Amino acid sequence: MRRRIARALARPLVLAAAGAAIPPATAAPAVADSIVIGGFPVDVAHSPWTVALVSRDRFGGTRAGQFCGGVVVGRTAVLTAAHCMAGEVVGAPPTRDLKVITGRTDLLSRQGKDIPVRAIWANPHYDADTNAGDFAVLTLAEPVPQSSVIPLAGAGDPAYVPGTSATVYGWGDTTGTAAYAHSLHAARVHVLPDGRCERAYPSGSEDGTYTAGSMLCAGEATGGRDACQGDSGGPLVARGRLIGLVSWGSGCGRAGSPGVYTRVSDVVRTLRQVLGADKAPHRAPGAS
Ligand code: 4AZ
Repeated sequence: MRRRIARALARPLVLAAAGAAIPPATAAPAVADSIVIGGFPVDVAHSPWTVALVSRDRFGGTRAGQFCGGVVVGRTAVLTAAHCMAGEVVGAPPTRDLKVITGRTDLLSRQGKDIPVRAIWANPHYDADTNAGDFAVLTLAEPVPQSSVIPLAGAGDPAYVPGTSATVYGWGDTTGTAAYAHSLHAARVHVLPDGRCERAYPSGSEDGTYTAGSMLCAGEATGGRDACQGDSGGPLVARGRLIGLVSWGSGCGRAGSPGVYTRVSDVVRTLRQVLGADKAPHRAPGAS
């Protein structure tokens, strides 16, 4: 996990990709180490709840400072991964320059809006060794339209049934060779049985431990389609509802190493508490 943060996010993404370009001998070819394999470009107008987390101060201006994804779950609420809010990533205290970009398909364009983040709540129970509890809530300084808010899947939602087709969205790595997307991409994956990820990521695995109650496993038996570095915190959607947040995995798109997502149904109760208690001890960007 610590290795993953260092590789994916603690450095500017261009450097991170250079590290990801050397696959182990058993892995799929470098070109398969990406979301774009089996993925496709999409217009954010069709997934207006997909947002980019950016900090030009920390990640440079080339791709508007994009370093993670996020999802609009309320008019001023964005869900993302807790590991995206780690001190190594956003700074401690977090940079004042942290923003959410909505409505911008191409990060190089001026489409959409940059919205400052007013407060950050990162799950205090997030476990950086197992990756359990990988979610955080950002409060936006101004509201987005209700039409940008995606409904959340609750426990028992049929969208969680293994075999369900799901779509993951992000601006992350597209080739494993420093070719980060500047335009939004999506990939179709399938919800996998928990047993598949329990076998792939047993207790003590280097990249994390799969825990069915709080995580969700998705991918393809042959690999190829997956989320990758830079996609973290972004949405996994099935049947029109948010079922997961991009969280972790061993590499990207490798057969036998599915993508692991934060299980949204396990987050709903905490999210309501955080949103209901706006006076809760949020970290304000730049506050010491
Ligand atoms: C990452 O480092 C990361 N293939 C995100 C998703 C996956 C692996 C790594 C899943 O942010």
